[in-house]
Amino acid sequence: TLEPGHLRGQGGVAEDDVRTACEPEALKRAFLDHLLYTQGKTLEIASHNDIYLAVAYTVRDRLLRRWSHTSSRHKRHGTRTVAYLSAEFLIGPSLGNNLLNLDITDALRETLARLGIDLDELVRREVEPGLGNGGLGRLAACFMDSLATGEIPAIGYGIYYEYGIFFQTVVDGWQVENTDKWLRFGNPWAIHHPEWGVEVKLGGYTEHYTDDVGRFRVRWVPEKTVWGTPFDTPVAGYKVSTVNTLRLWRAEATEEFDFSVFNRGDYLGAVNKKVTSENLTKVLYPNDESHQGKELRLEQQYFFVACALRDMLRILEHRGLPVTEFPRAFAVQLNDTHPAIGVAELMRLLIDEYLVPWEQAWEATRATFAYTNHTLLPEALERWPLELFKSVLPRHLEIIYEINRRFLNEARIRFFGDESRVFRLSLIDESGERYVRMAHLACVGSHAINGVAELHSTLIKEQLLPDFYAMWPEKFDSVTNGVTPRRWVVLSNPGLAALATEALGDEHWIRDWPRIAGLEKHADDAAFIERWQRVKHTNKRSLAALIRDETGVVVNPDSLFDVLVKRIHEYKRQHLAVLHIVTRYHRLKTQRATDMVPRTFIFGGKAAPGYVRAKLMIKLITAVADVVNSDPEVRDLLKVVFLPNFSVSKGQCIYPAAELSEQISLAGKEASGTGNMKFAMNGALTIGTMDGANIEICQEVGAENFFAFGMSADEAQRLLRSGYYPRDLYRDDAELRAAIDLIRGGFFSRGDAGLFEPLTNDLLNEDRYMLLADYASYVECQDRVDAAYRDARQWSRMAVLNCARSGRFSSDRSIAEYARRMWHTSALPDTGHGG
Ligand code: CBF
Repeated sequence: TLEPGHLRGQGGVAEDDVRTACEPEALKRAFLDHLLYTQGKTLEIASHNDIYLAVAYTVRDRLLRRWSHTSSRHKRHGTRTVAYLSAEFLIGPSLGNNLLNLDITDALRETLARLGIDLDELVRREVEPGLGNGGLGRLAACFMDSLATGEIPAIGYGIYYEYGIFFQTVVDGWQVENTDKWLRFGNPWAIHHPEWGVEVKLGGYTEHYTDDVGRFRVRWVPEKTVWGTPFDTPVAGYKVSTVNTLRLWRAEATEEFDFSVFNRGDYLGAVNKKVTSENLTKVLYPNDESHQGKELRLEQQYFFVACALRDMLRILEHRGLPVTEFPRAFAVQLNDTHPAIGVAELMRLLIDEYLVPWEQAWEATRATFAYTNHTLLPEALERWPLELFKSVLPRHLEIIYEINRRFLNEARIRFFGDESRVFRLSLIDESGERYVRMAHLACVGSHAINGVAELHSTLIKEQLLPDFYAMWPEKFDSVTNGVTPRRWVVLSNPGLAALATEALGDEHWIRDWPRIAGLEKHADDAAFIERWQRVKHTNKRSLAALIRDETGVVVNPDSLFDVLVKRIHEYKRQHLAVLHIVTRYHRLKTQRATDMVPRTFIFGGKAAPGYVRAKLMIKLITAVADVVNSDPEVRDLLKVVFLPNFSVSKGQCIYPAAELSEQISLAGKEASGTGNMKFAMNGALTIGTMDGANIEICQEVGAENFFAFGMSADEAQRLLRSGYYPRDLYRDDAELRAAIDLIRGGFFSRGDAGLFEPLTNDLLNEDRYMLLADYASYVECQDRVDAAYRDARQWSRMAVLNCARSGRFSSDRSIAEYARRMWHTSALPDTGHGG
């Protein structure tokens, strides 16, 4: 029988065990209980989603005991907690990850199989939370995994968006944005805690007054208030007892109705306020790396930061500690400038609400915050028009003025007589319309500032914030990004994981990724290489099936899988890859170059909906794909695919199947990249510029196992300074000319010569990202890739070495560096399990 209660009375599963035990019988009973008592279904009538939810609740139960145990342990020991503030957490699907970390995958798979349920199918079809655009949001998710695995007390604070990323489809070659209703069928992982709600003020004005005991005080009279309530998601570490928290805030109206309006009979007007309040956390702006000065965005940023800091104060109070202990209790990391308003908010709380003297409050604030910069692109740097800022956060502007006054006085003394430097350092940009510079606020209010790869950190010091570096060189640091091997190898690439475990003799590499170096000694072992190749081929076949299902294009799993997946952006230069493809096509057509290595070029990535050029780049990729894929002369030698809606789940299928990882940004523009690390871990070879973390990957894996091309950041800047004339390059390079002419002549756009003109004209006239300067080197490098791929054994050897030498790129290492150098916090390991 499949009746949920059938195990009761059999003596097999104690009441308490149904929530915690991990033996097959207990899991079965728990699952059936949830199916009936949570979902209200029996197995006979349960939908796929019912089954998924019942499984998810069964797994969540197993996290909860450990979770509450972790928080009481943190409370008892009072260890400094990391508060990771991020506007995005692109966590990806949870089920597989939680099963892995709890170590119950096999037990549950077996249990469900006996009920006729395929666990792997549930994992594959899980809807992933849309809570971020990409880069820094996915980094935050990897960091949460590593914090929990390293048993470092941590809370991730962010926003519980309803629409945190759009769903991309491709229609007639163009990107179309659709809503991604990820919450439509419920989110079993998050627990809502309205009882920890926080009131957040917005707008209005301030009043300055003297209180009863003669103290100078400021009162913020807001125009409106919204109510923030947290949704908590448990974040389990890999096979440890620690379960940390991801706490995401949703906005609600403080009062359901505006009764004054309601009483006048205006029902719609009365609910309007509620609707506007709730809009605050509905949507994440879809722009990656470009700042839009939108009022709602500022409100969102302040909202979640205000909620987070209030929450930390509540925890402090719960632990019985005075507010002055704040920096000893919390290390707050600002993931880019999006939460930088936290500096002014903590000051406001301390001085206005807790009446801490300014100097003491400032010392505490600086000891609390650390700031990570993720980009050098000027258009991504946040600055808010002063008037807008004042209308949303009047009290914070006053506080920022005061921080600035004191800071600039210090700077004047430090840089005696150098008023221009003081002008450049100011938190307020006064060169034209006045702005609040959020990066400056983050720098002044933090004790540590870091970039996310070595080159990026150097450029921050030399070019982005040189005046701050001159003032406080000791604050500047560098922590190269990392990614979690749990998601990006164990979950994504089970074939490789099994091979690694067998070759290394145990599973320690999963929590200690540098041990993967042990694979190196197998790189010359023919039997190992053969197995490695089989794993890769299986992964390629899975990706080929996904491509066929999603695009209808049939690709050959024996061709070289050459992959470029990331956000679409001019600086990332997807169009350079297209120029290369067109060059290959041109060679095929004109030189009958049939000895070419068969390749499948796979693209994926979203363009910001308002970024016209990026959307045109997608159209260019799909237009070239249409022509090339349908040309019988090309046969299997060239295939081009744009896989829509690149996401964490798609990434899990793509990285393990890739053989060549395209990392082709203009040197000096990509802060780090993290996809480059996922590829390398999964044994793809990189073709890349000396940009971001590519440089470190090249150093680690060895230049002989890396296809480097193009100008260095220095060379690019020098060329720009000495005068860059892309048209000369076009004139002098016949292959380049042919490729550009094919595109601009309308060959890929059914004769519509105007379609791609914005791109080709730009390349010929300005070429801000210097594609033409790197083109020849890129094409030559791609020819070297062909030559290397012809020797399958040697290629696989290089692939093994890429994986084996990727030890540095685990987020466990990044987190250990942050913990030691920025947060001054340590692990709080638990010895027992749960309660
Ligand atoms: O540091 C994480 C990533 O952040 C970005 O995506 C960003 O949002 N600024 C950068 O573009 C990446 O280089 C970086 O890896």
